[in-house]
Amino acid sequence: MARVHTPRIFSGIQPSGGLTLGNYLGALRRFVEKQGQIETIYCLVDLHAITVWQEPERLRHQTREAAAAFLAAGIDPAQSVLFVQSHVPAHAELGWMLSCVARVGWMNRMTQFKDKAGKNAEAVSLGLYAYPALMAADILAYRATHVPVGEDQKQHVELTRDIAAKFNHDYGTDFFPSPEPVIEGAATRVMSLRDGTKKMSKSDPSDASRINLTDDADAIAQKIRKARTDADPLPGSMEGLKDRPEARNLVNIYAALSGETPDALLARFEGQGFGTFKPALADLAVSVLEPITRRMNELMGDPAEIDRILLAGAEKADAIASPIVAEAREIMGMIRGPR
Ligand code: ATP
Ligand code: LTN
Repeated sequence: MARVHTPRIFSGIQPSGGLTLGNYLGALRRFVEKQGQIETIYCLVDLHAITVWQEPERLRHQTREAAAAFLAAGIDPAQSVLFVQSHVPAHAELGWMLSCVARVGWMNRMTQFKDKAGKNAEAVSLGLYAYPALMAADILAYRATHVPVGEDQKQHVELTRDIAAKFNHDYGTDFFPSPEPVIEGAATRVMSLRDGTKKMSKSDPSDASRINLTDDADAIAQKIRKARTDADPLPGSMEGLKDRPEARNLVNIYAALSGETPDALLARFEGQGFGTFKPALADLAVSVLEPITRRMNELMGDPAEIDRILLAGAEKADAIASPIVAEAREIMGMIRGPR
């Protein structure tokens, strides 16, 4: 009989910049919702962040700031394991082992790599190319069964399933689960405020393209006021926004922030222009984000406390991952070592 894996959530966010409204709606807020329902493990994936150049002092700052964002958004270290990837050696170790299971052809199909490498694919780091094998290791080092992510990460979680299946098949085992991507809500893909066809991203060179969790009320209002839109009034349902990606994005953001469905929201705003809609959206965004930003600032006033929380999280994570990776080594035929 096939092994039944205990339900467990794992997810990660890269500290490659300040977190955005996209990270909040697509990931962080949903991480908080899962807490208490199921075992939850959340990771700041600094080993992923260094696949592109990170200035060392900034990376340290961004990692603590991302931790502050998790805590401010409601992640409770007593209920969730919150830690930094590089503090737990199992990730890099299993990452290597799984890069020997994954196939080059599988990596070649990854659209995030193609987007990030652009025309310069020969000059990017080897790590950027191998990144999905490390992500598979993040998930499988905990034998996690569910992975809440935004839409853009679906392909990587599916690749993790392929890697787990090949490992299980090659070694005649059912050791690894087949983790499922969990993609839910109105904002699984928040778009750039400057270009409705591009994902809002913390590493976009244009700061006006995103709302940062560190933005104050004025900055949020100004970015929303300047967000690209069109001159038409809002229709009565989402059907009418099919060819208006920028308008659709703002409506989805509003709905995700207010908890309404996009159609219910449009029923209220039908016939109105962005002159009315944008200020309402800005007020709503500020009311949701301001308490989080305030708490983040307080937490950032005591970085030693953040470090203490992260180190305690790393111990808990290590206690779970280390025996799992030791067993994977044994399955692969390595002689039992000191750990
Ligand atoms: P980078 O720009 O450095 O690639 P990013 O902003 O895309 O970073 P990640 O750290 O790669 O953020 O993603 C963390 C989580 O946030 C993932 O689950 C991802 O799917 C989700 N996410 C990122 N951007 C968005 C977005 N615009 N809309 C919805 N979810 C998002
Ligand atoms: N690749 C993800 C970040 C990430 C992740 C993970 C998400 C790294 N490891 C494990 C879920 C589970 C990204 O770029 N958003």
